[in-house]
Amino acid sequence: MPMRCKFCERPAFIKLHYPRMYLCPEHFTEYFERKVKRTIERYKLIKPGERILVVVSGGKDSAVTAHVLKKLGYDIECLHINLGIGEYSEKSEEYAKRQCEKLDVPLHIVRVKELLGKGIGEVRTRRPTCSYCGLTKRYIFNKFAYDNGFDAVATGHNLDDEAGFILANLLNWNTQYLAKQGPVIPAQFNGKLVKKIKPLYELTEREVVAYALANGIEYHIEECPHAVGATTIEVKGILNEMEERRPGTKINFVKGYLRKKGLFEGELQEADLRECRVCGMPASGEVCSFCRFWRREEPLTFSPP
Ligand code: Q46
Ligand code: ZN
Ligand code: ZN
Repeated sequence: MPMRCKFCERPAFIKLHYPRMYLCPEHFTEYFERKVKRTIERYKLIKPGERILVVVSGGKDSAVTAHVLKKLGYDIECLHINLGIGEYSEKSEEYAKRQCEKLDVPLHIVRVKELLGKGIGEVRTRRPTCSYCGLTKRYIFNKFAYDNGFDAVATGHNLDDEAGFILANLLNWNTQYLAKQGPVIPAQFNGKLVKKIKPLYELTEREVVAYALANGIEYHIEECPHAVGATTIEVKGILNEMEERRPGTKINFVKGYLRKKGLFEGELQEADLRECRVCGMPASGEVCSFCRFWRREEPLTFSPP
């Protein structure tokens, strides 16, 4: 006999392990959206009237973030950064376009190859690809948000990502990193570092996949070709095994981290930030790491959206 939803007579669509309950698609959707709303309120992610830029990759997490924020009535626009990683990036852009059209949300597209001359993976450097990819993405979405007057940048990081990042950084005792993560990273440097928010902070990857399925959200399933072998994937696997055995492991781990984060703050060496000589954005030396890596001599500007 099929299991029934906890709140109605319909057949269950998902079994949640923590809290334990069976839910139909409608009640699961309600549960999920309520949880996002609670995250936004509890951690004060968004103030009334703020304009939010959602970074959409074409994947499930950012698509679900945009979908829920729009449904909850927030003022959002989306930004897709085409990384120039061959067919993978072309497909990602297609998905991002379709997702935003369906949602009826404005989408801005920035193409790394057009803007910087080379795509991610095409630069000759000793630096690992994911490291300069991360640097490039963070710089672009922050500068785009700053130049266009957005109050916050929302990303699709979910509970599995956060638990994985925290554990991976604990394994390396990367206390600098551990001192400043969380569901919201406030604006700094006179707003030049725009506020970063993570509305899916308390939702597992499995719940995000289920929400996309229940709400007909299509997304790019393929992983980036450079992601293979990333330690974060291994760490996430270990956390999943523990979650199987002890439901609630991930959320309790992340909430415990937020309570104890202060322990790491003493280790924080606040870099003496100043304005980059090239672009004017925050830099720890004379030139910011983005302008240094891409050998910029002019500030990066975006064609009008
Ligand atoms: S960092 Fe690395 Fe990702 Fe950039 S190169 Fe691909 S895997 S996309 S999240
Ligand atoms: Zn139901
Ligand atoms: Zn710079």
